Amino acid sequence: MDNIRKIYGQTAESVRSLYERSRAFIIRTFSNDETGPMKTSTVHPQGSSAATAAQQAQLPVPVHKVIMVGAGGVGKSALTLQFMYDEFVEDYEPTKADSYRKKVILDEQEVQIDILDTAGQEDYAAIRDNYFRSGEGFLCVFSICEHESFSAVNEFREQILRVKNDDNVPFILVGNKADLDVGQRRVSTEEALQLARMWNVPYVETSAKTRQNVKEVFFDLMRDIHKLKVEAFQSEDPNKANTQDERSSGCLCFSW
Ligand SMILES: Nc1nc2c(ncn2[C@@H]2O[C@H](COP(=O)(O)OP(=O)(O)O)[C@@H](O)[C@H]2O)c(=O)[nH]1
Ligand SMILES: [Mg+2]
Repeated sequence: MDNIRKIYGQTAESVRSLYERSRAFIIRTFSNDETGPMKTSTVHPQGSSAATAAQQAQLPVPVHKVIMVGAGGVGKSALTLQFMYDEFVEDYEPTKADSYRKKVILDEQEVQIDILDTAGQEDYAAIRDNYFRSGEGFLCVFSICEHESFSAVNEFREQILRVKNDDNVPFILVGNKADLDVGQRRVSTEEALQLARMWNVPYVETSAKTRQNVKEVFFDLMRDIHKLKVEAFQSEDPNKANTQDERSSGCLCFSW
């Protein structure tokens, strides 16, 4: 009986300690270091369980930083604005880079997405490298109607890999303007898929106009970013992931 009590005590202690370390990790890693929101909107349903739990615990909401890259005119701003505000903006100022912030529910957890919509300033290497360094995931956009914009993605990919120094950086190749498929397509799905396979990244066709796959690309990318953070958390200290249960659930650190 004494032995059982002892084992129970040790298990409870290790769960408590794991919880404390997880909580400290969340605060360290996901606390928002940006100065003030550019634009903010919250879309989680009021009173949803994830939001309420996070608010009660008063923990910072995890932030996922996404960068839109691609040639001018491919629809980076249109995709961003469609995701942010559910509207198709046809004439967004082409030289304007802007950042956006929004709270969303990702797999039952409240998270914040920060989106940097780049606009050519990346021609200046120092600015571009700073942008890319700060990004945790990239939507690399071309227009299926313009082959030149497809060729341009190679250089964006190279620059990102050089700055991030990591082949596994969350990255989705996005063929936008899919609504113009009939008649105006200049890049075949197969050609884009081939490149995506070579890079080992997903390829998704979108339309900022009809909303096709717009939410999906942002959420898929956030999922990849989240997964990478969980893996980084677990590899930080092997004891954190020393049972199959912890590894497979991957959720201990986020169970507030
Ligand atoms: N038909 C169609 N037009 C789009 C789509 N996305 C963007 N556009 C148009 O393409 C032009 C350039 O879009 P914009 O978002 O400013 O491109 P950016 O320079 O990459 O930010 C604008 O006239 C948009 O209305 C789309 O999915 N379908
Ligand atoms: Mg733009």
